[in-house]
Amino acid sequence: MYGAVVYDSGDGPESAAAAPFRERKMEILLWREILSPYDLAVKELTLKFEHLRSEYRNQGLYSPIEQVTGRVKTIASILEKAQRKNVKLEEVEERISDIAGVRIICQFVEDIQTVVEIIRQRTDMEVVSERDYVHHMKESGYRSYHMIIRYEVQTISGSRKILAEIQIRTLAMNFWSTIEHSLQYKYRENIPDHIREKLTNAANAIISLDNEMSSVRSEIMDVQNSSQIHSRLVADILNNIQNLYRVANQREIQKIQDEFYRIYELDDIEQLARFGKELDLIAEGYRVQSVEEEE
Ligand code: 0O2
Repeated sequence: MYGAVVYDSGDGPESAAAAPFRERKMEILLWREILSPYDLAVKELTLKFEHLRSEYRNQGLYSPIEQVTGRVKTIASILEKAQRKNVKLEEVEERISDIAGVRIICQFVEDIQTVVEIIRQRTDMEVVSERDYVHHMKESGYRSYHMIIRYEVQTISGSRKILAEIQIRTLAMNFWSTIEHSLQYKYRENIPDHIREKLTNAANAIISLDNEMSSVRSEIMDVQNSSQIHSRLVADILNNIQNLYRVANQREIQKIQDEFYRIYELDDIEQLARFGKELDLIAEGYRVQSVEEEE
């Protein structure tokens, strides 16, 4: 039976009419229990992919992952899909593979393949199936790469392997599908022809846009890489200056600071890197000195 999502409103003595509400509350509690490992999987997977992005950036490398989002399908949406696909409630967990969903957004089409390879290589995610709607666009105009994985989570009742869906798409593809999804929601599958036509045109424009962006990918990647390296260098230098404030004398700090402003204004990454190394040596000297003083 497909139950509605209703919350119990009070604790008073139960009337006959209140009984169905009690059953529904039980149902909701049961759903919460069923969905709990999916919630954990979404949190873990999101964190893992975000961490990959930070690792790339911290090493001054271009990240094929731009954004990561995740969600657990709502109870209403699970029930609607189960009904639409004729899935019995007891089969929901095995046959509805996107209860846990993670979306990875990339800047360029080429990055999608890189992310797919990363996922295929991972030992904590077992790929069950893949669908390439990037090269095989759906009739609607939808494009994205889907991977269904089996993922293990640890719960208080032990370990559980559950299914999760990873959607990988570009920023432009995501823009299109977000708009189309909300129109689907508004028109309930019956999007008027004139809007459908505009969506088809927009889907074609997205293909051209992604292609155009791919043709300048290496230039954009170079710019992004050097701006990341630049901001890391500046952060390290400022951090060192801040630490030196505690140990070095005022005149020396002032000199270092003036030199930093001078080099910063030159906008020359190599000089900045050289200055950063010199500062590391000065900071190291003070560290050695302070250890010797402690001894
Ligand atoms: P929601 O609300 O996003 O969760 P199948 O395996 O073919 O029997 P399924 O599971 O629908 O059925 O597979 P499919 O076609 O790969 O779609 C899975 C998800 O991809 C959908 O989940 C959508 O998120 C997204 N998707 C697929 N087709 C379209 C489309 O034409 N437009 C948009 N905007 N998104 C699409 P849900 O559960 O349908 O929706």
